[in-house]
Amino acid sequence: MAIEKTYSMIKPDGVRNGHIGEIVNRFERAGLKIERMEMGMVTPEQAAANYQEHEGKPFYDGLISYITSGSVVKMVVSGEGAVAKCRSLMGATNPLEAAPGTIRGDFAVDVNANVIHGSDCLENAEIEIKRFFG
Ligand code: IDP
Ligand code: MG
Repeated sequence: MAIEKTYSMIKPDGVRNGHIGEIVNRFERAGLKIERMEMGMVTPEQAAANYQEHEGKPFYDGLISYITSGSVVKMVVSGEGAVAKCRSLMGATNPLEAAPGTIRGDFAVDVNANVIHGSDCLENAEIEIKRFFG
């Protein structure tokens, strides 16, 4: 596998509940490197672009207001197969299905607020890194 860069973001509930250190630690322990890291807000425009595929779904409005509700930690994460590795450390989208030992399995309470985002493929990783870091 090749060295990849992915975009990951600790969502507002992850920041509020104090999981930043633990999440960064898990990435680094797994051999991933934090290339860039910045705390800040997601703008409504960035939120709409990032969740375009979910527009029209019943949870869409709640998702946009949640992701813009507080500070997030934006990260560029690199390493061997970083896209898939980051997704496997995150765990399943729905915390009820996320395995213990994954970030969502251990810290997420519900599917609306599931602690962390990670790009789902290399193409989207590139788009999302540009979206959030310019
Ligand atoms: P992912 O974050 O694991 O890639 P996606 O299907 O891309 O999952 O969904 C993006 C985000 O939208 C999820 O992380 C979650 O916050 C929210 N979401 C997805 N499905 C639901 C749902 O059925 N109810 C509420 N929120 C959802
Ligand atoms: Mg997704």
